[in-house]
Amino acid sequence: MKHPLRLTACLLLAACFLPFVSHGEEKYELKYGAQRTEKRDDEAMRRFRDHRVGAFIHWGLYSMAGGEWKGKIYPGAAEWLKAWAKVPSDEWLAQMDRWNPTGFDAREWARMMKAAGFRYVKITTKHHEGFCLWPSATTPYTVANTPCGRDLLGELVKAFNDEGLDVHFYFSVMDWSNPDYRTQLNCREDSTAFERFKRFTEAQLRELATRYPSVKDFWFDGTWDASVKGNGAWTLQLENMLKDLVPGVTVNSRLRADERGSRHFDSNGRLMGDYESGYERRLPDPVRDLQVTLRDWEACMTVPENQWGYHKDWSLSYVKPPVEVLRRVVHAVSMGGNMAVNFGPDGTGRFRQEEKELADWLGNWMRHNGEAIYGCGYAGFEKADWGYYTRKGDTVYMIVFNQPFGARLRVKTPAGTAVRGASLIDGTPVGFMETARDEYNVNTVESSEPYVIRLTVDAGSAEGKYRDALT
Ligand code: H76
Repeated sequence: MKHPLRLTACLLLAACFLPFVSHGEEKYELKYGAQRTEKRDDEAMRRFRDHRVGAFIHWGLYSMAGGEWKGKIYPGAAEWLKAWAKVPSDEWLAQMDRWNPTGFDAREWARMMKAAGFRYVKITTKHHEGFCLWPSATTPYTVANTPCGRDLLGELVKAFNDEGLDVHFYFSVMDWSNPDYRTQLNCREDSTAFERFKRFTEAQLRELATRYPSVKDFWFDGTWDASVKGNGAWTLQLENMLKDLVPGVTVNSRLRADERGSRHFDSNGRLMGDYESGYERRLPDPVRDLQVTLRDWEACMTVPENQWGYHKDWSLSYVKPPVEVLRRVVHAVSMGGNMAVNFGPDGTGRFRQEEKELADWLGNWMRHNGEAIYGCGYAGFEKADWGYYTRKGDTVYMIVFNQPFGARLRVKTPAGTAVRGASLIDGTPVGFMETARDEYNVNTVESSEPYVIRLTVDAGSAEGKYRDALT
C-alpha cells in the first residue's frame, strides 16, 4: 500500500518541478533576453576588458555651435542644443553648409590619444542630430555633402589603428533628422514609419560594419523611447547582425531590450549585450554595489558636469581637474570596469587647451603607473579610505589618492591572504608590517601626485573566497 502511494507522490513532485528544472529556474521564458548566463570570455572580450581605459569623442554639427544659438548661450549639454533652442531639423542640418574642419588632422588626434595612455577610442559616428561622419548612402545628411566632403570617420579609423588603438563606434538609434523616427507607436501610421526607420538603421549599421571592418565595438545610445523598448526582438537582431558581419565585435547593453520591454538586464535580471553601459557620469558604490565586479561593464564620463560635445563656455559648470578624472578611471578599474573619458573637439577639428592638458597629464601618469591599470581588475580587498586597490593575479596595486595624516596606510586583506612584499612601481622596497590578523600597515611615500604601491600577496587557500561571498 505504501509503495504505490509513494510513487504517485514522487511523480507528482517531479511533475511540479519539471518546468522549473527544464527552464533553468528562470521566472520568464524569454526568446530575446540575455544570450548567455556567464561573462563572455573569448579573446576579443578579454582584449576589450584588459584595455580598461579609453577616450570618448563627441564630434558633429553641434561642435560648431558650441552651445550658442542666435546669440544665446544654452547651459545644457552642447550636443543637445537643437532641443534646448528648439531648432527645426532643416535649419539645424543646414549647418552642414559650413562643416569644414580646417584644423582637423586625424593623425594628430591619434597621437594625442595614444600619448594620453588610452587603449581605445569611442567615436560618435552619428549622434541624435543624425549627421553622419561617414559618407552614408542612406541619407543626405553626411560629411559627403559638406564643403569638407571627406570620409572623416575613415580617416579617424585609419589613424587610430595606425597608432595601435582600437576603434569603437558610438551610434544613436534615435535620429532627429529622419521623419520616420517615432518615440511611440500609437497607430498604424507610426508602425509603418518605424518599420522604415528600422530598415534605415540596419542599412547604416551594415555600412559601418562593412566599410570599417577593424571596428571592435558598437556602443548604442538613444534607445530609451517606447518605440525601441517595444522592439526587443529587433535589438537582438541588430546585435546578431553586427556579430555576423564583424567577428569578435562587442556590443553594449544599452542597445538591448527584451520582449517584455526590460532594458540592459532582461526580465530575469540577466545582462544583455556583452557589457553593462549604464554607468554614465556616475560610478557604482565601492561598498554597496560590489555585484558589478561579477560582470563586464564600462562607465563613461564628462570633464565638465555634463558636456559631451564642444561647448564654448566651460565656466558654466565645475570642470574636473586631471587628478579627479584619474580618480574615476581608477575607481572603475578597482571594481572590474572600464572607463571612457570624453573629449569634445570644436567644429574646426581642434581640442581645447584644457583637454590637451588633461591628455598630457593622464599620459604622464599612465606612462609611470599604467601597470596598475591595464589588464587589472577587482582585488577583493575591503575598500580603503586612502584610495583604491586593483589586481592582476597575485599582484595587488594600492593607488593612493588621499595621503593619511599618520604615515601609515592600513591594508585589510581578505581572510587568509598574506602580504609578502611591497614596493614602488620602480622596484624600490616599501616598509610594511603585519599589525593584526589579516591586517597590515604599509608606509606612505612622499608624493604630490597619486602614487602606486605594488603588493605581492599570497592568497593561499583564500583564493576565490571573496568572489564566492558575492554570489
Ligand atoms: C543623454 C545622452 C547622451 N549620452 C551620452 C553618452 C551623450 O552622447 C549624451 O548626449
